[in-house]
Amino acid sequence: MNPPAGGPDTLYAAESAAQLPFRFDAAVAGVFQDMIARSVPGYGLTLQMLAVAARRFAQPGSSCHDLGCSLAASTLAMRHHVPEGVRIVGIDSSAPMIARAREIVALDAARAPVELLCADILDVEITTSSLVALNFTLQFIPLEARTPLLARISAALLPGGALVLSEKLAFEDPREQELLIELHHEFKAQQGYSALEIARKRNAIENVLVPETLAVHRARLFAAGFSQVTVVLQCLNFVSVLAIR
Ligand code: GEK
Repeated sequence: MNPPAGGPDTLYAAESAAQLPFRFDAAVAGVFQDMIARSVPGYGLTLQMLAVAARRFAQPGSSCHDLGCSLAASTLAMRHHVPEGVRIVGIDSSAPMIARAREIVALDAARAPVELLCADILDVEITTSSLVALNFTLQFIPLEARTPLLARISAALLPGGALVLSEKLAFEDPREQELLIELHHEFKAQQGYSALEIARKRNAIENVLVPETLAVHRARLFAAGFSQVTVVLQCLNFVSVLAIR
C-alpha cells in the first residue's frame, strides 16, 4: 500500500485503464494528490484562497464542511486557519478516499477537531455551518440534484456564512471552449502527462464530470439563496467562486 502521501499518477499510461469510465476507487485514491495537483491548474492557490475564506468566515462554535473531501486537502487548509472552537466535517462517498484521508489527517498537527464521514453528500444533513467548501465536487453531481444541494447548503449556513465553490468551467462560445480545453491539455502536458494519457483521461471522465458555465453557476447560487457571488480565482478553465449567504 502507498504511504499517505501517495504515488505518482500513471493510471492512464496503462492500456487497461483506457476503456473504463472514471471512478474514485482505490487506484485513484492512491495517486490522487499527484493527479489533482498536475491536472487542476492553480490547485494550490485554490487551497490558499480557501484558507483566506476560513480566516474571514469561520465562526467559533460552528462547523466548517468539506463536501467531496477526497484526501482532506481542503479540510486541512481550513483546519490551519479557523479560530478556536470550530470543528471541521469532511464528507466523501469514496471509501478508499476516506480511509487515506484519515491517515493524512492523523499525521496533521493542527488542533481543530476533524470528523471524516464516508457518505453521499446528497444524503447527509448539514447544519450550523459557517463555511462550506465544495471544491471540484459539484461537477460530479447529477445536474438535477445541483440546485437542491446548493439550496440545502445555503439553508445550513449561519448568518454571515459562506460557500467556496470550485469547478471546472464550460464556455458558451465554442471558440473559447476549444481554446481553454487546448490550453488545459497543454498545462497537463507540461506537468508530464503524455498525449495518450491526456486523451484516455478525457474519454474516461466524459459524462462523469459535467462542467457548466460561470453564468449557470452564478444564477444557480442566487436561486439557492446566496446574496453575493464573486469569483476569487480563475486559472484557465478552473474557477473558485465565493458565495455569501
Ligand atoms: C480537494 N475537494 O482536494 N457524495 C460525496 N462525495 C462525492 C460525491 C457525492 N455524491 N460525488 C463525488 N464525490 C477535493 C477534491 S475530487 C475532484 C474533490 C476531482 C467525491 C469523489 O469521491 C471525490 O473524492 C470528490 O468528490 C471529487 O480539494 O477529482 O476532480
